[in-house]
Amino acid sequence: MTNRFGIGGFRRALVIGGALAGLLLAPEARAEEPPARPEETPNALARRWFEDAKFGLFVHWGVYSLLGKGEWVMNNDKIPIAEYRKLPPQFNPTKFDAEEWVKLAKSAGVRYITVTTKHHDGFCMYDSKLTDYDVVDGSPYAKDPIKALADACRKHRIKLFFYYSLLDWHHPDYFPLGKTGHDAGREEKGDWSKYVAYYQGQVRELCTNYGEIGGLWFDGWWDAPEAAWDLEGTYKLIHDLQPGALVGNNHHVAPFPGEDFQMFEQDLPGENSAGFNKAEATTALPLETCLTMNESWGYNSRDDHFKSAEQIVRALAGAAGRGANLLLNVGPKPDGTIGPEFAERLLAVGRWLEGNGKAIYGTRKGPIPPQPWGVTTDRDGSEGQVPTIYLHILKPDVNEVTLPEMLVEAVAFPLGGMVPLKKEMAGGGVKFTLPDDDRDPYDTIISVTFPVPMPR
Ligand code: H79
Repeated sequence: MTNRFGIGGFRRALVIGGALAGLLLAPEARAEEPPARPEETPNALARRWFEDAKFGLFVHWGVYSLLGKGEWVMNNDKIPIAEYRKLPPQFNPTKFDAEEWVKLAKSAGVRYITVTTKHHDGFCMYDSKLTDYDVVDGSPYAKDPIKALADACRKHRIKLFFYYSLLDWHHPDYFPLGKTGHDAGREEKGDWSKYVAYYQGQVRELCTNYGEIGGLWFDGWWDAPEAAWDLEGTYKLIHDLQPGALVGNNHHVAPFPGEDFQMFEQDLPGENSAGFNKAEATTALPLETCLTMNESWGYNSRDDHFKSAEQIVRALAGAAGRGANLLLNVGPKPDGTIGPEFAERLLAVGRWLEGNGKAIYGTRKGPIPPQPWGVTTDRDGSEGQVPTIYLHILKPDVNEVTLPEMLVEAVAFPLGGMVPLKKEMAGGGVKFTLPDDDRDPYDTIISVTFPVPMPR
């Protein structure tokens, strides 16, 4: 691994000790885009913003929410289109308040929201001129919730990304079928090139009608990996229309040309509990891991297997320590509200970030790879910040941490604390003893700085 302590060299010499560093550091990273560096393209700036952002809110919301059995219910319960079409006329989320969603997101400390505009069921949650199978033309709600969300996000300086499913269980030209959607009762015919024109037209709408967007988050490619998707054309369209928009695609394989970030589903980069996360994390692109808060993406009334705030904070720190953002999902109810189980946890994470965000936002993965005790994040010395490594101690029963001997000059302080940690040489490394008191139940953070320049 390339890092500033050895193989990659030390980026910047430092002269300021830990306590002072604690005072000098901005209490919270900025919510807006950083100023562009000279000759930095909009795309490079957006990628840098994305890596700084670290935390996003994923929203899975569609007509499937009415059934309370997740977003795959059409496929899983073998509901034919003729039957599924009865859902939109029942979709009337009178309690949907975009401003409330965004305020909750802000309180959680997320920097962006990624929302489903069309899931695999093919029903569009935004106003599309290319189909009537959308929320404006096909539901009694008859308003565009994505427009409301885009406006609220702009007002509160949250970036908005659009989830868009390439896979479509409804469109007559999605043919030949791929791995899924075989019980939709569709005719055995269709013109694939028409489907590509349709989906690219929708991508154009999403890049045209909602102001500046954060980017596009594609899914469902894996349904038909051999199909002629013209992703190259799609990605070019996006980058031409919105030079600052980022493209990601949840295809579970190594990134394709034109993609701006690599994503992982239900696993931190390098892990594969889901079974389909076999792609290695690239070092060339920003990374993002999406995670459900319970075990469902779309609203599931029977799923109460919620992660604790502690597990979520550790996932956020664990992602940051691997150089990845966490995109944390909520599945709003059909009436448009976000349930208390989600809201409580979001607020708890937000409270934790208020005190600890400086070790998350704006950092990159640390020089020490994930350890049994936790992870490290790294804030370089650019933009007036003091270069600091943060140790995230994710195991409450760990009382000491041994770092490589080359860090012998390091000074370590509990985050925000004034008393340096006890340090001694031990076992070929330098051992720091953690304080007994003042432990954070989720993640005890130690900031590590250096009073003398480190060797390059
Ligand atoms: O939107 C959420 C899910 O509905 C969607 N992605 C998240 C963000 C999703 N679709 N499928 N999955 C998640 C599970 C992945 C299943 C896969 Fe496969 C395993 C894809 C490829 C291998 C099963 C087998 C589906 C196709 C073949």
